[in-house]
Amino acid sequence: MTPLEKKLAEMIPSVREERRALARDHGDEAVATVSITQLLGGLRGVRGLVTETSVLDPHEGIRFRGHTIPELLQRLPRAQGGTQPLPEGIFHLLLTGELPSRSDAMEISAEWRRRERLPEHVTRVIDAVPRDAHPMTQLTIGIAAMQTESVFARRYREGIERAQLWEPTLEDAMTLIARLPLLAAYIYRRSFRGGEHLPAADRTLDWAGNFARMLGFEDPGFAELLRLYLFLLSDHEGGNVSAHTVHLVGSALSDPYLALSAGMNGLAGPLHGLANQEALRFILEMRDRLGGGVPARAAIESHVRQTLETGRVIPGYGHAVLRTTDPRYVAQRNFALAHMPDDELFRIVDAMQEIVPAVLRRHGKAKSPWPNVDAHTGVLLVHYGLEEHDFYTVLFGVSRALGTLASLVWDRALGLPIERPKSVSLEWLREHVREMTPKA
Ligand code: AMX
Repeated sequence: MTPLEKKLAEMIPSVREERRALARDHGDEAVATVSITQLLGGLRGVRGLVTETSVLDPHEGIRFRGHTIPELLQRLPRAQGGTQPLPEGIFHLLLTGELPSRSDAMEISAEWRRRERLPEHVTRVIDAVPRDAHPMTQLTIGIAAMQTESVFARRYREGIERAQLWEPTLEDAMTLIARLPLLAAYIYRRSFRGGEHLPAADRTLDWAGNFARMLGFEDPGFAELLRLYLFLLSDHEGGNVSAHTVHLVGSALSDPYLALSAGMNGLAGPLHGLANQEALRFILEMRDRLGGGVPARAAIESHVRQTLETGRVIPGYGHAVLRTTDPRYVAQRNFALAHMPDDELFRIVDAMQEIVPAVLRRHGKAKSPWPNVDAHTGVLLVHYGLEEHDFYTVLFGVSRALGTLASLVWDRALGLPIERPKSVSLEWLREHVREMTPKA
């Protein structure tokens, strides 16, 4: 048993008991009512999921196991000589609820590096897809192709007891996370670097540091950015499309590979994870249309207004839950202020954060006019030379695997059942409204 498995094995019985006691003693108490607006509006705000790893407050932002982003930027272990948190540390925290020591993080790092190997058929499957297929399409295909190695699927077939299912879930999660950077780098080098693949670094390098190396970026600043980014995007409670999909598909006892690849399909949507590439595209098109350089404030404002008038969204702004500037945006902004304060694209992002919220407010539709995480990402990556926008959501996906797979381990540990909400038809709603309306 690895130290991580041991920790979980010790924790799980008491959390299970708490779940049982809540159901036994308070099973009939309501936690939510659902209005017709919510029913017709994407279930916004309806409490309908249990997710242990993080909670999102509309006004404060995300808390990972109770800890805010600024706090974790101080407290999570860092790479040797680095200033940014190791993604290994956030995985430990999300999974166990405990802040990791440096040696906890390094143990996970060694374990992931030990497991990194792409099965040969996976690269063959990817190679069969057109080189210009969107990298997210290649990512989901690659993850699904790796499913042949699922320990969960094998143990399930062999008749493993339900209470033990968390163990092969963790096993698959560790292997999948270990291999995702290899898969992502394979896709990047194939699509954008003429198929020249790079070997993994020696095993003393951490997971994100090796990922940076395999993508082909030697600048230590890029590795630091990747550590920050992979930490920041790892989890955003349970209701967002990618997390919810992994949970939902996993509830059918589909194995972690099938569940994650389904979640990645959701992440590939322009209203969710694809917004980071859309946000950069928006900035570049605006800059070019307005004559290059950092456009004047009035020109930015007018461009944003015109975009809204044609019915399009301003990517990187607004959020389904947040009602404040996304702390993940703030963390990326602080990184930019420290590493690239004079970068032209950063100055445009900076100007936009001053201008767009007021325009969105006047436009009067978006419930939140503030920048979200995706407003910043592209500009940071371009600074270090990763200019292929279509690849950005893959980085988001590698990060989101950390939180969604940690959650999946807990779904199985808690024995959460197959998810099956009740749906109604518009006819049912009409009838319901008629019955509820007092007769004149
Ligand atoms: N620009 C223009 N209009 C916007 C807007 C934006 N950035 N954000 C919201 N609106 C509009 C919506 O399209 C909606 O219009 P409609 O009534 O005509 O359909 C109206 O404002 C109300 O929407 P909302 O309740 O404020 O937001 P939502 O919960 O329906 O959607 C989100 C949230 C993120 C999809 C939306 O803000 C949006 O499309 N933003 C731009 C895309 C983006 O940045 N997505 C990334 C989100 C973070 C992530 O998941 N990675």
